[in-house]
Amino acid sequence: MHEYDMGNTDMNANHTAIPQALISALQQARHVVVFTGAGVSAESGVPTFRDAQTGLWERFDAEELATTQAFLNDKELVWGWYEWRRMQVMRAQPNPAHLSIAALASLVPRLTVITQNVDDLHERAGSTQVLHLHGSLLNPRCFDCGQAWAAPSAIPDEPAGGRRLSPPICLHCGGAIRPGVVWFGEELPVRELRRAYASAKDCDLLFSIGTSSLVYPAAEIPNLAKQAGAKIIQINPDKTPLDAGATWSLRGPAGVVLPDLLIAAFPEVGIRR
Ligand code: BV8
Ligand code: ZN
Repeated sequence: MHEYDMGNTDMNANHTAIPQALISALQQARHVVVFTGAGVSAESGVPTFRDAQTGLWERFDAEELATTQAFLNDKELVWGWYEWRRMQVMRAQPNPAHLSIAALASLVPRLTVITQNVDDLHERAGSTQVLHLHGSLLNPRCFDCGQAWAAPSAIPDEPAGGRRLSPPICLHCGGAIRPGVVWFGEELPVRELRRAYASAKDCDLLFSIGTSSLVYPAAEIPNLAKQAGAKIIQINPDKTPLDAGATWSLRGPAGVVLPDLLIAAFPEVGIRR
């Protein structure tokens, strides 16, 4: 594994930190998979999943709140947390990482975007057919009958540091509305996971961007691609368990590294940082 420190955010930095072999692999790729985690939304101001919690939820671990049991134990606490997170996403804008991934779709023959994120920033940047392995904050549904519930399009009032909120009641059966995300212990959506596995096995280049590579079965995706012969590019300021398996690890924020990479690989396109 080659490791490149992309920490230099000097706007005039040249692009020599990216190895030519990586640039050629991207230029010659037939099918590219981009696999993202919460780090790709960090530069949009959306806290990553394992960032220290703030406000009301300071004393809770995200993994404790992202469970069916937590919701059954305290619906108001969990619904309040998700509404606070939904509000953060609605206030956020796609960053250069999301925009670069969207631009990549027109620069390579085939691109598949697979995300663990529950925000819609890839879609708002222009990516299409994004495979959401862990659901979405924007698709709440009834806990009992599964009926979709249309979240209000207005940005909810920002509960100062978050607060407890009673979940809405399903008009269909009277059950409680729950977030449309996949909680720990819940099965991932079968269609999305099957398509993600197939893309990983078919691609010749996979980017793993902004993920701690800790949550399964999603964290299997890069390994499947590698076993099928793909080259793996990891973009993350920190070390992860994928370091050993990645062909290249670019150490830097995705919002800086990705535009740099596209400028180096496709200079004729005139991408600006
Ligand atoms: C299941 C939605 C079984 C909710 C989430 C082996 C196989 C299968 C399961 C397991 C297994 N071992 C253990 C399990 C159980 C569990 C699991 O994986 N636990 C882990 C903690 C060990 N898995 C499950 O429970 C899954 N379900 O297996 O069900 C089953 C099967 C059949 C039938 C019934 C049941 C469900 C997992 C899904 C959980 N839901 N999210 C919500 O959002 O509230 S997962 C959660 O973690 C988020 O979705 C997040 O996306 C995901 C992964 O986190 P990351 O995205 O990586 O974010 P993180 O904060 O960790 O890291 C951010 C990274 O970005 C860091 O590395 C940082 O350095 C980097 N970064 C920061 N800034 C930048 C940056 N990178 C680039 N640029 C920057 N600027
Ligand atoms: Zn219902």
